[in-house]
Parts: sequence; structure tokens; C-alpha cells
Amino acid sequence: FALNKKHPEPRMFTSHNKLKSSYDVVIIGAGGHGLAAAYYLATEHGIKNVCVLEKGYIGGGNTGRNTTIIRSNYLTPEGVKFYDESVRLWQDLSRDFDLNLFYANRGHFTLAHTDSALRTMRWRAEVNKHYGVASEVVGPEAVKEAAPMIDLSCAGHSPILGALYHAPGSVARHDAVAWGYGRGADRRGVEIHQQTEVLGINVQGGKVKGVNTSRGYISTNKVLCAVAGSTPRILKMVDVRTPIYIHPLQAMVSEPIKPWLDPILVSGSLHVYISQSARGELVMGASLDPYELHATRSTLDFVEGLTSHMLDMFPFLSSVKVMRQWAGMADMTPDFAPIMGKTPVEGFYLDSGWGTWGFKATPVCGKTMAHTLVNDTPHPLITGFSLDRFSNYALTGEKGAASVGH
Ligand code: FAD
Ligand code: PYC
Repeated sequence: FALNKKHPEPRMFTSHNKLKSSYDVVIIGAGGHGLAAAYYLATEHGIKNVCVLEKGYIGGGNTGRNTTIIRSNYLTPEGVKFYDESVRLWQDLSRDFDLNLFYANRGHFTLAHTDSALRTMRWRAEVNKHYGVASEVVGPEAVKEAAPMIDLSCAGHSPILGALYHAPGSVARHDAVAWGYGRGADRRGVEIHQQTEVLGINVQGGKVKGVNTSRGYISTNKVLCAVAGSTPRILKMVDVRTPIYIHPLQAMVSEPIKPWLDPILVSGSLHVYISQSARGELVMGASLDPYELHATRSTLDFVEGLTSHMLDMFPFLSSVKVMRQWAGMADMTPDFAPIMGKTPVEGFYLDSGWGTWGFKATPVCGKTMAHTLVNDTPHPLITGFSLDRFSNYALTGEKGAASVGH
């Protein structure tokens, strides 16, 4: 066996035995968001003396646990513009990374089973169209045409009256996104340190001075916190308060079956969403668990509730087996919009409040947070997501655009 010297690029990451004593920027969390911010700091701003600290492994948080739905059919102008930019960025990522992200444009239906749900769909469609995003209200026949196996009556108790159809709705391979951003950052000199937990943050005179880790102390003036379900724990270290609360969000996949479902379907009333992966598995989820819990356990209760509603829509699936189930810790905000940007501590930046909706935002978060760190001013696309909106009573209400009823 001869080593192929014609292939100079390593497929994965450089491992570093030691932390340096200081970095220009320390990023906490090697999920998609932290790695994307590192990537754009290096590629767009030439800032490479950056380390990304990860207590577990790359993509092992919500990035590797989510159901990969990408869309921009939000409710507020702030949300629509932000997620639309993300959808645009997604288009080029496989080429930029030279890594196949299995980005698949499927079309996304949010089903309406009541008149009031249809009214919300109409509202979202009009806001979306105003900002150039392709969304429209369609009748049940369009749902049947896109998903012929569906029982439009939903076992007779929740007939589908129509849907919000969003043509750009897509799915992608979640771990590949983390690997692509990580590898791209690594190749440009960013250090990624796995198995390295942040245990404390040194703040003096209201300014960040450094970070204590399980592998030693690092000096830095800029820290980006991108830890999703662990946000409250990190915020305690800098004594910053947010209204984020943690609820488990569970998901599951079936055994692989032959391709039969092209679009992504969401039913808020039945608390179900579903897509079929490139491998043929049905990827399914439901609402948040209805209590605060900082854990990733999954429950029988969840599988029973979700499968019974799945069978209301697709009775022919009754003998298909569930293969895996899991949970992630969703960092929920009261208005279902993220919290991004500067904080009362100088040099401490937040990319948080991603709850059940942050995978699709990975590229735009990376870009806008890199810009915000470099300029110490929020990127124009994230001003609606600032922490001080809660004290100013200026919420960015996105609950009506959350995927399933929460
Ligand atoms: P993460 O990927 O969670 O990364 C944070 C990292 O920080 C973790 O790896 C963690 O180990 C690390 N960390 C934490 N504390 C420390 C510490 N002290 N020191 C060092 N490292 C630390 N969004 C969508 O857009 N579409 C979907 O279809 C969708 N489905 C979802 C389904 C489920 C079941 C779940 C749970 C979430 C879903 N989401 C979805 C939401 C989405 O997964 C998240 O919002 C997004 O992945 C957050 O990415 P992140 O990089 O910010 O966080
Ligand atoms: O944000 O579209 C979404 C989503 C679907 C499932 C969980 N989040």
C-alpha cells in the first residue's frame, strides 16, 4: 500500500495537542453555528488566530440531532429576510466546501386543518411574497398531488383544508454541514479543539479577558457563545440574563423504505412533521416536550403519540418499524426568534435562542456573527434579534412560523 502523494488535502481536521496561550477570538461550541462563524472569520475577514472549543465532538449537539428542514417561510419581515439570505447561501455550500451536503430541494407544505390555521398561512404567504420569497396558499388537491399516499381526511377527525406551499423548502445532511465548515476553517488555520470544555469566563471591569477550559487558561478579548442547549450554563459564567429556557425536542427515523415521499410535510394540528431522507428513512418529529429539562433522553410516550398521528395521515405505514429515536436540548425564547449580537459584557457575543429552528440558519448565522465580532456592531440582518428587545418590549413574534405546535 503506497500513500497517495497526489492527494495533498487531508480529508478531515488537524488535531492540536496544545492550546495556545491566547487567541484573537475564542468560539465556544463546535456545532454548525460556531464552526460557520470561524469559517467566515477566516474566509471573509482574514482573522485566523481563532480557536473553536468543543466539550464533546464536532456536530454532536443539536447540529447532529436535527431533522434538517431548511426554509424561509417565516412570519416577520426580520425573519423572512434573514432566513431567505440563509437559503441563498445554502445553494453554494457543497461547491464551496468541495463536500456533498446532499442538499435536496423538495418543497414544503404546512398543512391547515382549521379556518384559523388557513388565515395564518395566508398571512405568512403575503409577508413572504412581499419580500420575494416563494410561498402560496394551495388547496387540498395540491397536497394530494404532491403526496398521493396521504389520507386528506386524516382518519376523519382533522380534514386538510389547504396548506402553505413553500417551493424552496429543502433538506440537507446535517453532519456534513458541520464537517464542511470545520474543514474549511481548519484549512485556513483556525484551531478546533474537541474534548475541551469551557468551565469559566474571566470578566474584569465589564470586559472579557479570557476563558478557563478543562485543558488550561486562554487569554482573549472576544468570545462567541454558540452552544444552543447549554446557553444558560455559559451565561451564568458572565452573569448575563436572558429569557431562554431549555426544553427537549425529540425526533425519530423509520427503517429505510423505497422512495415514496418527495415533499416535506408539517401539520401543526397533528403535531407531526415528516420528510424522507436520501437513504429512504422517514425522518419524523413532533412538538417540544412540555416541560423544562436539561437532558437528551427520549421517551416511549413520544413514539406512541407521533406514530398514531402519522397513521392518521398515512395509514399504509402501520407495519413500518421505528429504527432510532433521540432528543436535543432546544434553547427556546418567548417570541420564537433567536438572540444574536452584543451583550452587556464587552467582548462577549451571543448566537443563541435557536430552539427548534436554527439548523437552516447555520450559514447566515456564521456570516452575520463574523461581521458582528469584527465590527463590534450588529450586522444589519440581526438587529431584530438583539437581547435588549425583551427589556424594550419590542419582540419579534415568530411563533406562528414555528414548524409544529409548541
Ligand atoms: P449545537 O449544534 O448544539 O452546538 C453547540 C455545541 O456547543 C455542542 O456541540 C456542545 O457540545 C457545545 N458546548 C456546550 N457547552 C460547552 C462548553 N461549556 N464548552 C465547550 N463546548 C460546549 N432546526 C431547523 O432549522 N430545522 C429543523 O428541521 C430542525 N429540527 C430539529 C430537530 C431536533 C430534534 C432538534 C433538537 C433541533 C432541531 N432544529 C431544527 C434546531 C437546530 O438543530 C438547532 O437550532 C441548531 O442545530 C443549533 O446549532 P448550534 O451550532 O447553535 O448548536
Ligand atoms: O424549523 O422547520 C423547522 C423545523 C422543523 C422541525 C423542527 N424545526
